Amino acid sequence: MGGGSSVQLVLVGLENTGKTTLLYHLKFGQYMHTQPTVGFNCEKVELNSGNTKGVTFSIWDVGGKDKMRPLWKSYLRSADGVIYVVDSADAERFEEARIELLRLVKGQNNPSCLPTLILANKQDLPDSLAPEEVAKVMSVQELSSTQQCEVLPVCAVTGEDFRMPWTACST
Ligand SMILES: Nc1nc2c(ncn2[C@@H]2O[C@H](COP(=O)(O)OP(=O)(O)OP(=O)(O)O)[C@@H](O)[C@H]2O)c(=O)[nH]1
Ligand SMILES: [Mg+2]
Repeated sequence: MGGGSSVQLVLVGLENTGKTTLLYHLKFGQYMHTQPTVGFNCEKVELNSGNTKGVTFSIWDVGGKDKMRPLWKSYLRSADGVIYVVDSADAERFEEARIELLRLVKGQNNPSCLPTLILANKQDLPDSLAPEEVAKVMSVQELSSTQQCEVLPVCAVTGEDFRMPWTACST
């Protein structure tokens, strides 16, 4: 990745998984209170570290409520990659999260098989699954046959591990 380049990322996942918290932490460098997203948020973020120096990330954060999910696909058209956020402590919704992920990235509107980064968020919570376990419950092995797919741990509230995703996205 060179200086001055621009990358478009779509940030999706079930509601309440921490997408907007993550976006705001990236943009403003601190925790900010959020409301459930109706529609989408978009921020341009520059991270001047490692191989992302000089790269502008346009991040489209789309609401995760069930009525919003059919719209996720329309954001893929101009995207360079997908970031799919999972609440690592919400075991009851892993199956729902897995189905929505497969529907999105294996669907007809994703012919280019965009690189997909799964963020195992809320790692600060005591019941959270480790990223390797999140990879299993999200059937990452199945996805990996058709596209670049990786799972990384994050905590959107503290900002821990934030640098890692951008390294993964930029390969
Ligand atoms: N403990 C903990 N809470 C988090 C973390 N990330 C987000 N949250 C909380 O989770 C709740 C939902 O966060 P949002 O960022 O609004 O979730 P969202 O995915 O944007 O939700 P929608 O806009 O409805 O799709 C908020 O109360 C956040 O403070 C995290 O890493 N750890
Ligand atoms: Mg939101």
